[in-house]
Amino acid sequence: ANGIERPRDYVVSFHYNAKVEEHHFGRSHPMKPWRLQLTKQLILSYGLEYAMDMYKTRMATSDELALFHDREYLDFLAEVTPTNLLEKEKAAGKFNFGGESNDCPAFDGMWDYARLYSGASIHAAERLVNGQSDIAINWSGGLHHAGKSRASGFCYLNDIVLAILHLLKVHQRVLYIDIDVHHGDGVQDAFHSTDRVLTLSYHKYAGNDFFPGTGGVDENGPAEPDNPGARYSLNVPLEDGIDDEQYEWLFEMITGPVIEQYNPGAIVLQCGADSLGGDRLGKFNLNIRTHGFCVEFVKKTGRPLLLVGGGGYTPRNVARAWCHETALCVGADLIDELPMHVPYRQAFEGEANGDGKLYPSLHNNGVNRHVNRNNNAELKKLVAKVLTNLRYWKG
Ligand code: ZLM
Ligand code: CA
Ligand code: ZN
Repeated sequence: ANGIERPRDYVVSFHYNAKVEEHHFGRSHPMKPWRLQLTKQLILSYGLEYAMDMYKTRMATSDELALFHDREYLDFLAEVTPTNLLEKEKAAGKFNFGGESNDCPAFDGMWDYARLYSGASIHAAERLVNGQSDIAINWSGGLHHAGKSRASGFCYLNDIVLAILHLLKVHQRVLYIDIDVHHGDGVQDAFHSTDRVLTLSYHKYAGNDFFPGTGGVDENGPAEPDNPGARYSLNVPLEDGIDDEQYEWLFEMITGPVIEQYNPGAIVLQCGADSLGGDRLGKFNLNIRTHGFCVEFVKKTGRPLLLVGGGGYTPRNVARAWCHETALCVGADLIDELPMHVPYRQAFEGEANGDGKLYPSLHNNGVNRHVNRNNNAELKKLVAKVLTNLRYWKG
């Protein structure tokens, strides 16, 4: 900002179109695209845009989306509106719209919203493919539940699958890591029959008592004898209340050997911020620095890296985490006191909102703390169980 040149160790690019912020899922729906506005405001207030290449992205085209999604499903997404949804009852049911769950409402602008976040992930992946960026960031993406012809869990299009398909054009193996509190089922399912994509998700698991209900430790890809994808889905199911120390230990113990042995050409990290303490839907006790530890750990392996967002339902903390992680990518240390000129600064002020700090404790006085139901002996067994799969990989 002040004209002093500083060598950059990584070329970082930021892919975003502010139009995504303007969309609303509906009154009191937990998914709030305006959290992306809050995120961008923090990033700009700390001046991080001077350390990255900033791109305004375009919507994905139907042809780009059809590389993964069904044309019939895409046509439905393009046509459905809040008013015609009832007439399209049959299609809506088939594509998991409406119904009792209001997880994936047909809101005004939904098709634009979904094409915007997908376009940003595709563009970010293209930058990595062309070797123009070392790290590419799309905080509006990370919608890991969408299927080929199915909306699910606030996700309409699966930008992650689309981005990985681009990375596969130049990389023999792509590693997908998912630290959202929910299981990354859509990405896992899309690649369940290939060994060229390894999916690794950390999440709360309680069977049918926590969405989406999949992601048990023994779910490692269909075990048919001729399925090359068997053993290339890894799941780390966790109980409520996991703390910083346990999560960092677990992440390092599993992700370390996985990267070393799988040796991916590129990595996609889904940074869902609903694994933070104090999240409206999440059940973990993680602080922002621990969430960021995962980003730093993956960054240090030096592979082309795509960072995407995902869940995150306490907007001020989503913004904090993703701002912090943007700073980690460019190698900047940020001061804890938020800059005075942050627009919406009041969203971060007051004891309940983190006292104007970037790194407040997310479980002050135990108020937001979930009872920790993970014990270290069980976590040790879990690590061993997950890592068993690696012995079956052919070198
Ligand atoms: N009911 N409104 C994570 C996706 C989680 C399925 C149980 C909805 C909600 C939730 C929607 C305004 C990611 C389920 C829940 C009541 C069926 C989920 C609309 C509140 C509301 O107030 C709400 C009327 C809504 C939805 C809560 N839904 C909480 N949890 C999950 C989906 C997505 O973070 O992984 C990636 C972005 N759905 O538990 C029900 C079974 C719908
Ligand atoms: Ca996850
Ligand atoms: Zn989530």
